[in-house]
Amino acid sequence: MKNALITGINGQDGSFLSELLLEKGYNVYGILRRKSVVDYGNVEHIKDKIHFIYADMTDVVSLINAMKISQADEVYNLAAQSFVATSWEQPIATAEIDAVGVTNMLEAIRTINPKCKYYQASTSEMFGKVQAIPQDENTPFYPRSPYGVAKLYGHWITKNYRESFGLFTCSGILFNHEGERRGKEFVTRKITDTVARIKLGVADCLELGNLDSKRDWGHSKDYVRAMWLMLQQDEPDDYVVATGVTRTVREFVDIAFKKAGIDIEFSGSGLDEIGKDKATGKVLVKINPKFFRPAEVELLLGTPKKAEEKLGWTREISFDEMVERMVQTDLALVRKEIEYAKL
Ligand code: NAP
Ligand code: G4F
Repeated sequence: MKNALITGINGQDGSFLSELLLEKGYNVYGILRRKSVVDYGNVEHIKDKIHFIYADMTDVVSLINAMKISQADEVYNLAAQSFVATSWEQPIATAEIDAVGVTNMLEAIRTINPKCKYYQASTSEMFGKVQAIPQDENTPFYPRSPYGVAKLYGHWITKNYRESFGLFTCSGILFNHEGERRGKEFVTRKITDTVARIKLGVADCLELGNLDSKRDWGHSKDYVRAMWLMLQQDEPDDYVVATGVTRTVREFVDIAFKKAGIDIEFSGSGLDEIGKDKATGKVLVKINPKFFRPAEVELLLGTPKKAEEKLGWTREISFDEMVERMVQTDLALVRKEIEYAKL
């Protein structure tokens, strides 16, 4: 039985990865940050099967302790300040967690068990102002946010510890992946949550920023399988994980409303663009400049060829199924919320 240590266990990916590793018979250890209210987040439903360790990516002593307690054979470093918009408001914290935090984790591994395999959650945000379309493992990086810059440090230090100390370290350059457990500040979940609220009569309008932005969206459950596959190879390497299809935020909005039985018609442009309910003429989508970013990543489109060929990774959840699952889950959650408010 192998031991796995997951940082960021209560986040979106941490929860799907925990389920996968438990299914495979691993002892799963997970790092939680101390909060004023105990909160298991996305692993609440499996909390009895996980060994929790209180630690923080910015505190190397706590990570050394986590390595001692878990006796980990595999570490999956998923912890991050992961919201791009927040990285302009908290650039230092983002760097401490997403950049230096990676070195802290690698040093803890080097100190306690240099044979331990390591997965680093790298990101397509590192491609930023893209230098080639589509992006693959050889595309030059050009990050566009403090988050992207911090993650690029994490990516290179992971490679560097492989080359300097012979550690088994892999980076997964994962494109956007979403799902029913996605934080509600990210655009996809913000859309499906608000669509559900509009459908059930508890919200009037969806306010968004850049509708032209394009993303390559997959489902988190598929992407965590790629993380595990990377650590099962004979040699460590870096892999792009993506779908190979890109869509605008506007297309996501259109499909999400359709899943709730509402047809949207867009008109106007720039800040004046609106989306109306075709049946009633009511404005359901508006632009709010506060959701624009100081520098935007306009287009992401990845090639998963290497992951498919070398890891044998395939995607099981289509884009359409992902949006359907997200909208149906949010409709059910909002219905519950409405019932609860009546008590
Ligand atoms: P998420 O839901 O935001 O989860 C992030 C996790 O990191 C949370 O459990 C959070 O704990 C934890 N964390 C934050 N700061 C920490 C600290 N100082 N010490 C310890 N834990 C800390 O993110 P996700 O979508 O699952 O993504 C997982 C990883 O993949 C992240 O590194 C993200 O940057 C990267 N990534 C994500 C995507 C994507 O599309 N989802 C794509 C590429 C790469 P709290 O609950 O205490 O805040
Ligand atoms: O959903 P987002 O906030 O995700 P973003 O910035 O692409 O970052 C996510 O994916 C990265 C992988 O490429 C991860 F590394 C990162 O941790 C995170 O998971 O925004 C997507 C797009 C952006 O272009 C944004 O400007 O949607 C646009 N957008 C338009 N209106 C909006 C909104 N984004 C948000 N969050 N909220 C809006 O109202």
